[in-house]
Amino acid sequence: TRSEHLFEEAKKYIPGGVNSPVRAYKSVQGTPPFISWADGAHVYDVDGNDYIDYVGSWGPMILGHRHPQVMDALRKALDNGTSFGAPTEIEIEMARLLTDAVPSIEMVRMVNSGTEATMGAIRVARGYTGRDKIIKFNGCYHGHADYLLVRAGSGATTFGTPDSKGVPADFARNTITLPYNNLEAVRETLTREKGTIAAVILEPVVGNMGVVPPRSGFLQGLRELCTQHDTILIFDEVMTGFRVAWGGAQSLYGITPDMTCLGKIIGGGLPVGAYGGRRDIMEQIAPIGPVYQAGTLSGNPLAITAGLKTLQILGRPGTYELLEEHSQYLEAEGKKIAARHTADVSFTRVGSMFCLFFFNGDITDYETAQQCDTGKFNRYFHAMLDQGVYLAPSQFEVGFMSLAHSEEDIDKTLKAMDKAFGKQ
Ligand code: KE4
Repeated sequence: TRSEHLFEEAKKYIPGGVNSPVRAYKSVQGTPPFISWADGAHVYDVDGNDYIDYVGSWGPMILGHRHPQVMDALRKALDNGTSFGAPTEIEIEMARLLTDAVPSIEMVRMVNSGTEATMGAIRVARGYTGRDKIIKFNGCYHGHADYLLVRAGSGATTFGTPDSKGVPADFARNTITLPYNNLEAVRETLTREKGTIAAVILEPVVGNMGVVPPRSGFLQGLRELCTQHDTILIFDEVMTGFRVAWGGAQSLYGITPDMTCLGKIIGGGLPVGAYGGRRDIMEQIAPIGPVYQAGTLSGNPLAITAGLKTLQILGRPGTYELLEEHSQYLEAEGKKIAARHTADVSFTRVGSMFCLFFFNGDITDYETAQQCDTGKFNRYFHAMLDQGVYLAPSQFEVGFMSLAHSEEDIDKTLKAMDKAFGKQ
């Protein structure tokens, strides 16, 4: 196939043939389709295959691909130029929309990726508190900053150990990694490390070990503990922001973090990230404060145009109801189909992000997620791909419904599931 040929060609010049590792299909094996174009809920590869897309560029394409009004807005913006490296009016419009949609964000800084958003938020939290250590959770992914590529230290040591070559042990020393949904572990750590923890950062609904929702009381407990210890609570809503609700997971669960990281959807498919929060914290950032952070293309007019138009369309009445209706239908019918074939799967869904775990039981953290049968997932994945359903190539990623998925798309997906399970 042309994809196979292109993959071999790409590997000559690009590590693994891809510009982001998960795209290489390493865990599911096989050749990733090279995508040539997309429209609505569909992507089309260079061999002319048509797929129903549940990856949505890993979250951003909640309207579906090539939304006419987003494309028109981009064409108009293009006529003015591509980048000025100077303030523009549209950045105020975006900042107004974000601070209005997410009340805990009183001020916001635009950046170019989710990684930059979490880097900025953590540096400001450290600058504001004068503390160095941070707490993160096993299985949560916050981008590829050195000190976030850290797994739990072995045994009782609180210090993290690097999760990637090239991360100096010293950089991992200030990162403490705890089990997700384990409030007691957080309480103990904050008490033992009293006065040294700058921030707790988490995905309020995890999307990077499959979908793992917070256990009831977990988020509220974190809020109380962080307040008690003057530790900054950072919600990494790069994936959940404008995904699980207009106001993100924090609006769904009624929790007010001190800072929030955003990305994906707010760029409408172009490179955008953002971090924001309490005014007294955000006023620590250059040029008005002592914490430095910068970016040549931050607030780029084309990227902000795509993001702003996407959010304006997404903010119209009825959008989240439609996403919920279609996601609920896929889940309910999918469960019935799966039950006809096997008991060894469980569905998890929050809003329009969902996943199918090849494990029959409660997945509450990284340890339990590791019980999934990835061999079964891989066979299911390829059986779906062969039938024109494009899923994330990992048991530990999620599926996204878009406003463009039709009932026909969902029914085709369900039929493909029935056959895919039949092949297990
Ligand atoms: P980026 O730097 O990739 O824009 O964002 C990093 C990031 C931060 N926080 C959360 C909760 C995220 O999910 C991500 C990125 N997500 C992955 C997929 N789960 C992006 C896909 C990829 O790495 O290619």
